[in-house]
Amino acid sequence: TRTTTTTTRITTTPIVTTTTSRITTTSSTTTSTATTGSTNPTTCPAIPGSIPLVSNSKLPDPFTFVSGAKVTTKDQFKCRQAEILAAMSQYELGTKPPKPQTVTASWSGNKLTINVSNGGTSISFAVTITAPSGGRSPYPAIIGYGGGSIPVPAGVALINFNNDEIAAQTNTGSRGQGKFYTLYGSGHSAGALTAWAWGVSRIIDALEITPAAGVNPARVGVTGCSRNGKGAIVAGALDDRIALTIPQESGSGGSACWRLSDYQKSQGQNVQTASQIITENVWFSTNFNANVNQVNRLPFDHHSLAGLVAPRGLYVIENTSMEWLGALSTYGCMKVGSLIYQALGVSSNMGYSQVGNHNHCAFPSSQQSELNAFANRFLLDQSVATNIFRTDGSFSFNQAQWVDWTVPTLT
Ligand code: MCU
Repeated sequence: TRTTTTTTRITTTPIVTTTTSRITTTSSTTTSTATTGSTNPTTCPAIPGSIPLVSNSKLPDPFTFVSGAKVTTKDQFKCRQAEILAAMSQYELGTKPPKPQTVTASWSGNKLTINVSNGGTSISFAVTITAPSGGRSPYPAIIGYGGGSIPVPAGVALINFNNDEIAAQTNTGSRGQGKFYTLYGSGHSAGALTAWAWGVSRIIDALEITPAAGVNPARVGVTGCSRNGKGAIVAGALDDRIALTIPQESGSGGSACWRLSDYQKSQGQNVQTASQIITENVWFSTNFNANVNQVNRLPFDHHSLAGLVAPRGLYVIENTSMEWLGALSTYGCMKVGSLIYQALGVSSNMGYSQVGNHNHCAFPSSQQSELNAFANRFLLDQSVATNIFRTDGSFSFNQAQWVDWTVPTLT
């Protein structure tokens, strides 16, 4: 159900420091470093302390730096990912804090308890882990927000993550509530999606130091449906230790593009938009509020979010029977996102599958073989084909209307 409460527009200071496990960016006075392998770090151009807004009704070019320089190599694209992340943090997601000072974990029964301390404050949360019936420990695993809504693939453990305890998502009154905000303060810029992604990173930290939990931290996937699907794709974007990202029916704020959803709305369809979404819940930073009525000013869109997951495994599940999700928007957005995988020479690492005639978050059996293929390849290291990009929708996506850049072949 949707609510129609309104929120107050709040303007906050731009964020200048963004950290993922992959790339650390700091303010314009220093450069960031993208680690291209264990031995060959590439120095990235400085990321502007504040990334400027644009005026662009098309989906912004993921292959051009803010400076105007073109991305021509895969290493440079890692630098560009850091810049895209900085832009998305500044204008939409808020900042994901770096790894806290202390993370410890304990394993008992089927419960992994994670204790985090930072700046003199501590929180603790727990996930339950269900081992698969076959296979051998350490297992690959899927972190399911709220347990997830997909059948857990054979040979894969399920990590049940109660994301709502990290950041509440009841309504707009949930702002700043949850254990993340206990640790970092209720005024922290992170929206719930970013706070949950931080929680996922701590789960992986805990798995890394707790072999007894029986999970291989290098083979972890993440999934969730609907609002939790938005969470899953953001988690995959914000931690490059995640091997496979499976957002299910995430719609607007997830696999949809803000510009495309606005377009669908302008065509008379009942599709969730940026301006609506901030009146419903606290998934995004309050930093987002300023531009929800002018999404053409954002220097990114959600094809860029897929671009942050790249080149890692990404299998996007959508539903043509739910108008609110924006069928054209999610399809077109991910189609454009897949151009990034194409540029990196790994097209089949990203799949999109949009099937209707089922309830929201009910996984249709027609997608089972696709899910298995992605899990087998990215979690179980099998050599299987994952060339999937399909919809049963009747719309047609006119790529030229949305893309005015060319796709390089990155060397
Ligand atoms: C698709 O995800 C959301 C949607 O963004 C909301 O507008 C609606 O209220 O709830 C959906 C959902 O999470 O359903 C479980």
